[in-house]
Amino acid sequence: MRLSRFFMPILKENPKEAEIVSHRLMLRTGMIRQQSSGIYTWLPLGKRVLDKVNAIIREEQNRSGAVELLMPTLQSAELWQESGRYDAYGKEMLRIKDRQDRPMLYGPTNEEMITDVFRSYVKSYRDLPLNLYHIQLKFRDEIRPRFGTMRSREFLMKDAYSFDLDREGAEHAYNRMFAAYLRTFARMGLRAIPMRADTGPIGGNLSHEFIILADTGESEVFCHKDFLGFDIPGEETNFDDVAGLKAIFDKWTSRYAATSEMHDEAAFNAVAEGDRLSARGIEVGHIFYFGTKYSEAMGAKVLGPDGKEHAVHMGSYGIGPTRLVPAIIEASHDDNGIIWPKSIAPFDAVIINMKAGDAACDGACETIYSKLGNAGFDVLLDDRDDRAGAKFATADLIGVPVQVIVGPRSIANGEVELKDRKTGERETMTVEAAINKLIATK
Ligand code: P5A
Repeated sequence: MRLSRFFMPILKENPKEAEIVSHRLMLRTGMIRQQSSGIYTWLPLGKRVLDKVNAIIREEQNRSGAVELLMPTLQSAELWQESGRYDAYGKEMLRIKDRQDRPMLYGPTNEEMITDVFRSYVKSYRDLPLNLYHIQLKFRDEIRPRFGTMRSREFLMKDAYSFDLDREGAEHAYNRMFAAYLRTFARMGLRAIPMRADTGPIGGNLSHEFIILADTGESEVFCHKDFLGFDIPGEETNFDDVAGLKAIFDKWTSRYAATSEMHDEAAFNAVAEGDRLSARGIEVGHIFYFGTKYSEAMGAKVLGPDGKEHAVHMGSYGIGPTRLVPAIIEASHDDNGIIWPKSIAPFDAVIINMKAGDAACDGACETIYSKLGNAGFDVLLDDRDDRAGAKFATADLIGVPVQVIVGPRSIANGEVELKDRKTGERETMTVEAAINKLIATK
């Protein structure tokens, strides 16, 4: 992508309305634009990062055995009347009437709709277990939308729903998602700690929130320091191995960890003082087991091996991609801007042409741009007619992991500089060596 042809409306001033660093940086770099309270456009730079986040979520959901579909944002009120949540949900639900005066709503979550899909097709235990997910916009008319896309009214959610014959099966489904979540967040450079949590309007009695520790987080959390060192399940994890997944769940729930709603002061005080961590955190995921709450109310039953009908045991599992993007920025930035982990960076590298219009600089930039592009790199070429200083500042601000700096003096010797955004380390080498090094370390 040539920056001269990209759309990246960088703001010169720090936006006054932004209270936390991620919100400030997302506005400054032109990642998002507020359209109305709690409702955002994802501009091209932001959309690239969001797509990378979604791709990782999707890969790990698929790896764990979940199957993707896509449900609509608008739902009929009737479904919610069946479960009893139409009245229970309160003012967070945006209620709409269509031209026939039929009550509709903009979905805040999809338990009812997926239960309807399930009951329409699945009739036998032989078709279980099943886990269906989608990545779709939700709307919750939050009283206090704030911090940009961290707590917005319209937001993206990955929501998965599991169906099993009995509690035992459902617990395995829960453990699958539990392990998949640990892997998902780790791949984005985050350490998410599963904490016992309140189930709120979703219901049930088994639930964990996945929390990233951050001073700007909205939740007050309490946990054991051991969580900072626990191993993340590897690529070789077998999601059909019931005992293996139970062992991962047991390990990651073996120490005290709770959000303020579930906090047990006495149990926390039983942890050695030096091991106690009391901090603030951002909830990036939340998983629930709620048994037959929806299946009983909505008649989602299957024929079991005993020839009898059983209401299926269900769980639901959410991740907030549009919240994860600012959460990652909260965890990874410095005074100059964002520092993207490689896995979700909007570009793999940025080439900075220090003197656009200079034949040697332009030529070298084009060579590097096309060679890296051909090697599968997603490269941003800063070909604008601007001061070198401004280009350096932009590259640091948008946080692309590697900068390739092409200036008239070094290119006269056939050399360029590679700068690592995270460490600030710079290395001078020939054009060819730079290309080879980048390709080798991709
Ligand atoms: C689980 C999946 C549910 O809705 N039903 C389907 C369950 N859970 S939840 O905890 O309410 O939400 C899941 C995740 O969505 C993100 N999220 C938000 N992101 C941005 N702005 C919001 N207002 C918002 N509300 C929820 C969070 O990451 C949450 O963990």
